[in-house]
Order: sequence, then structure tokens, then C-alpha cells
Amino acid sequence: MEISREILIGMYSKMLLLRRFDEKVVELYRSGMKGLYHLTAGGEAVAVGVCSALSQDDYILSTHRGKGHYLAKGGDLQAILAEFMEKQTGCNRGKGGPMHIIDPSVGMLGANGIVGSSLPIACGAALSAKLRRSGQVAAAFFGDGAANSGVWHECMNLAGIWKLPVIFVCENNFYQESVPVSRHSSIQDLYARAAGYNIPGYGIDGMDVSAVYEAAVEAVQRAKRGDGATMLECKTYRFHGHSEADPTKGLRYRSGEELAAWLEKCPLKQAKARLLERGWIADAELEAIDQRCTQGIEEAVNFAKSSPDVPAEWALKDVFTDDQGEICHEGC
Ligand SMILES: Cc1ncc(C[n+]2csc(CCOP(=O)(O)OP(=O)(O)O)c2C)c(N)n1
Ligand SMILES: [Mg+2]
Repeated sequence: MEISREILIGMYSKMLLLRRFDEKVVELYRSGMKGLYHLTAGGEAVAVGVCSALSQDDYILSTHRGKGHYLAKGGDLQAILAEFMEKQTGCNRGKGGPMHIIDPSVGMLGANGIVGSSLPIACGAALSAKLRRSGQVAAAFFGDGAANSGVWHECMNLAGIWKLPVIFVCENNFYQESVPVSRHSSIQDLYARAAGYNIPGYGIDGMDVSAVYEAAVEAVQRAKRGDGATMLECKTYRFHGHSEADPTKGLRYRSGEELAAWLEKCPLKQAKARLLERGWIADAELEAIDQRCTQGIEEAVNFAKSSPDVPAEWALKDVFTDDQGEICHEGC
């Protein structure tokens, strides 16, 4: 598949937004913003490559590392920053925080702190789409560690039997917190497990946004044809520690040489080099893209900071539904 200039520039711009957003989150966290932040840096191509192959009304389900997926799916910068700062204007009205981001308006059915939980919800969304014949697809992001949970195997099996329109996107960044994949998995190519569930599985270079996008487009087409699920194992790397609670960038359990080698494969560097090589972009345009990202983020910071805090009385609001299934905004 030949990826057009427009698509590659669009994906590069999105990846840069994710990277600049990470940088801003670190800055805000260091200066007192509360919360536990699991950054995206290094994994941008997986989030952007997959989400660029989806339509706005397709669904995604995500992990504790979910803010990149949300923004890649078209999420709102202001709503997410307000959420992080526990403001009323946050996408979860300031009560979800960085690990529980939901925004149905862009198909984001939930980032989730419970490892492995993106898969069952994605299977439910995909089953619903199939029963409604809506043509929608659900993509579940999860890590290499999550692929060892019992629910992972149950979901692969169900999706295989029911031919669900779902894409299982494994972000194999080689670590489950501090434990390397070589010590937590009996096989290193996790996509090979898909065959056990009669689901096609592919190993993808997760640092190459074009490769991820191409594989995701095929998986979406397969799902929309009614042929069922696909598993994409995207080999990637996280440039930070497991979370920002580890300022050593994981160097207590992985080597500086290993990190340096992966930094060389940075997905942004690769996409930018490809654009320049093909003569598809000029330095001035690259500079303008960067400025737009930075400006959007600054506006979001100002919006979030000036938004009202969440009052204590909101603790029971939006938690329950009434007997018609409607959310009780005033508490039930
Ligand atoms: C069910 C459950 N078990 C354990 C944890 C603690 N925990 C949080 S993140 C994490 C590691 C997840 O690793 P992986 O799936 O590879 O994702 P990554 O952080 O590398 O993106 C663990 C064990 C949890 N949140 N939920
Ligand atoms: Mg991992």
C-alpha cells in the first residue's frame, strides 16, 4: 500500500502532538500536578498508526498508558488536561484522572488501570456492533504483560469463535513494569499465540508508523468484511520509566545502551526522515506543525487551570444510573 503525503504528514503531526503533550505532562507533574502518569513516548507510532486507520465512530479501549490513544483517536486536549487537574471540565468531570479517560464522542470507551481489561470491553463493543450491523470496529490496546492475564486468553477465544470485529493491538514494549518479556513469557513473539485461537496474528515494527497503519487498515477491512478479529503485535519501547514515579527512566533494570539503541529508532525521527527524503515537506512546514502543537497544548493548560475544581458533593454524582439506565447527574 502506498501511503499518501497527506496521511503521512497527518500521522507525523499527531505523533508530535503526543510527544509534546508528554513533555508538558512531565513539566506539570514536576511542578505539583497530582496523579500517576504512564507516558507514551516511544509508543506514538502504535497509537497513531492504529487510530488513523479507524473512523470516528469506531471504538478504542485502552490501558493505564491511555492518554496517547485518546489523543490519537481525536480526543480533546482541553478535556484531558482538565481531567488530569481534577477540574469540572475534564472528560470524566475531573473524577477519572489520568488512568480512566472516557469520551464516547470520539469512540474512546475507556482507558483502564486494570491490566488486561481493555479486551473484554472491546469484545463487548464489537459484539454490540455486530448485532446492530453497524459496521463499527473495536480496537483493544494492551501491553505485553497484559497478554499473560487469564482474561486475555478468554477474549481471544471468544473473538475467534464469534468472529468479532475487533483488533487486538499488543504494545510489546518488552517490559511489564520492571520484568522483561524474556522472563514473563514463554515465547517472545506474542503474535504467535493468536494461531491458537484461529485469529491471524502479525508481528509489526511498532516504531514505523506506516507499517502499523498498513497492518491496521487490513485488520479494519477484515473486521468490516465480517471475517473477524486480528491480532497485531507491535514491537515498541518506552522511552521513560514505567511511570513518572520512576525518574531513572527504568535504568535500574535495563541498560543505557539498550535505551540508546531504541531512541535511535524513534518513530518521529523515522517519519520525519521519510517526509524529507521524499521531498514531501519543507523545514518551515515542520516548524509550523510544531508551533501548532505547542500552542494547542498551552491553550489547554490555560483552559484547565482556569476551570473550576470538583466539589466534594460530586462524589456521588454520575456514579449510578436510574431504572431507565440514565446517569443520575444529581446523585441517586
Ligand atoms: C490486574 C492488575 N494487575 C496488576 C496491576 C499493576 N500493574 C500496573 S501496570 C502493570 C504492568 C503492565 O505491563 P504491560 O501490560 O506490559 O503494559 P506497559 O506498562 O508496558 O504499557 C502492572 C502489573 C494492575 N494495574 N492490574
Ligand atoms: Mg509492557
